[in-house]
Amino acid sequence: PILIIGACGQIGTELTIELRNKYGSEKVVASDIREGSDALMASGPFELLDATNYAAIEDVVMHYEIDEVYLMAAMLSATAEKFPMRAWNLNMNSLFNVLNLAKENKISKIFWPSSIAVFGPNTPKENTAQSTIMEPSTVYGISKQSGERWCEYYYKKFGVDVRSVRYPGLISWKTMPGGGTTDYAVEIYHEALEKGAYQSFLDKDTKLPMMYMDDAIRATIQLMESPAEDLTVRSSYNLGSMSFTPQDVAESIKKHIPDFEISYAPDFRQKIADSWPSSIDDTLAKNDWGWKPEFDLDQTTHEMLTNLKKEG
Ligand code: VAH
Repeated sequence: PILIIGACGQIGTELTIELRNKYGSEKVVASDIREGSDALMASGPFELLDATNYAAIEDVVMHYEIDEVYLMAAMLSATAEKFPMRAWNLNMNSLFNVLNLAKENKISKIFWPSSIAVFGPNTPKENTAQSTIMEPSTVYGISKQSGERWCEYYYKKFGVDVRSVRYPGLISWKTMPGGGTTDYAVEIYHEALEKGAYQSFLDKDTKLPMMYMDDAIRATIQLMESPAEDLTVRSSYNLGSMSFTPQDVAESIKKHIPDFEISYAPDFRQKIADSWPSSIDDTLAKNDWGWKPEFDLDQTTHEMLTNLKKEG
């Protein structure tokens, strides 16, 4: 069976649904620090769980005979700047808990998300390489870079089968993101439908690597199902699909809502975004486990507006 820690978050929610569809609801235990949507709670086993509490995670693992853990709980970039020590505690101790459970052979496989936030202001910004200068300037990025180092260490030293991808900004309609710098790319669709206008907290030409959630979920499961011997990266794989600016999103929305208006009022998150790459080289993910994105910006816009309209 599979345990998802942080199952009520932006990625966790969709990962839970997809894994339950794939492996059967009873085989996928969802957990989070608080209860999730009615749909999520009704669709299979759920446990309230603090990701920083080793004994609590161990209890759930033993009770359900868990063999794989997806650790999706974390404090994201914008919020982490407001609460650095709480972010470090959650992001690192949750990872140590899961890595140590695997080291003790209580679980056999781990997925842990990293992020393009591991790159910093002096990283080459276009087609950023798998291995390059990494001097992250955000609390969140520092925690993800450290986490990658620990994942690789536990793999090499203890044979822990931990797998990871550096997610770009993710766009989904089923759940709102929580405290990220790329959240503008979700908010804009909601407000385009509700108000016909959006004030972006990132400037118009802020180009960032982004991905539609369906691609991100498919990549995650594809990596977890790949033969271990095919994997040459045990820190975290670069993962790319598209790159765009807030202005690009506005143009894409205008194809559906012609009089949509965007304005720009950069806030503290501009500095975070400016420290990140503009595009990612994910050659290794393509070569090692056949990664191939499917959604471009216009397809993402179509999915977002269509589904948000239905949701009403
Ligand atoms: C954030 N959505 O904005 C996350 C992600 C690359 C961005 O890590 O913090």
